[in-house]
Amino acid sequence: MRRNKLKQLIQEQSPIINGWLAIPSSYSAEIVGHQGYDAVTVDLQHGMIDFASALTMLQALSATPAVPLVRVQHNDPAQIMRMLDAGAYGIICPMISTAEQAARFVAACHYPPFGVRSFGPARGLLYGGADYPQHACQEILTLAMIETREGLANLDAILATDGLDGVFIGPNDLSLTLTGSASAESQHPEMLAAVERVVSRCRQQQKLAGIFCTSGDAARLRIDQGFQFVTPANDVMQLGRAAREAIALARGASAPTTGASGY
Ligand code: 3PY
Ligand code: MG
Repeated sequence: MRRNKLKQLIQEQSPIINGWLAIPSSYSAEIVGHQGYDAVTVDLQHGMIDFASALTMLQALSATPAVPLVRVQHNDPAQIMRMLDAGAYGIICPMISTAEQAARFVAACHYPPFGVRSFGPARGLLYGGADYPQHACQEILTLAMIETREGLANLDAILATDGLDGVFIGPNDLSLTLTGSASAESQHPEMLAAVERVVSRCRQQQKLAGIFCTSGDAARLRIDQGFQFVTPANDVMQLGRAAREAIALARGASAPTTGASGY
């Protein structure tokens, strides 16, 4: 089976830079996949992407060096299994708040006896290779999103989930629940403490710590802070920002600013 490069990067403690696709286009997936990201995530939760588009985006990513990941809409075993069959090499699951939810998520990602994934590997075989069914359990990456107050409270139990590779902070949702306003780079003391806590608990339990960021600079700061898996904004943010900058420069104006949520 094709190895999941992310597992090796995790072992080596090398940073993983992850692209993020919200635009339903195999062409933009292909472009993004060729830019040097270690992984690229197809976002079914907040991206404007249905199954048919996700399939073509995963096919496009297969032709690039980036490892194809999917953020599912919620902790739904049917959707998780279908996206793995479509060739995702890892799943990011939003809104994991309890150890039970984390266990259900991980079980959906793996074949029995470890999990409950139904057999029908489809594109998994084409992308991964003929021996995909025998090795998928070792290669598929599982990241639970910590983005609720309850998830933060249950962090240790979630991290202790057998087979869970790590957690990924959704900073907009987490700051919304903790401080009342969504901000991906919130400086609110409660949010700063929460982020620190995730980094230190992941280090203690030897799990991957990931976070969504609004820019390359912000992602660099997160790596310095101890995160190993960072997303330096999504395609929509990058496209909008590049357009605003080009327009401002053409008008001879100064660089425009970006909102707190990164858009
Ligand atoms: C969040 O910030 O809540 C996210 O889910 C990032 O996509
Ligand atoms: Mg979120």
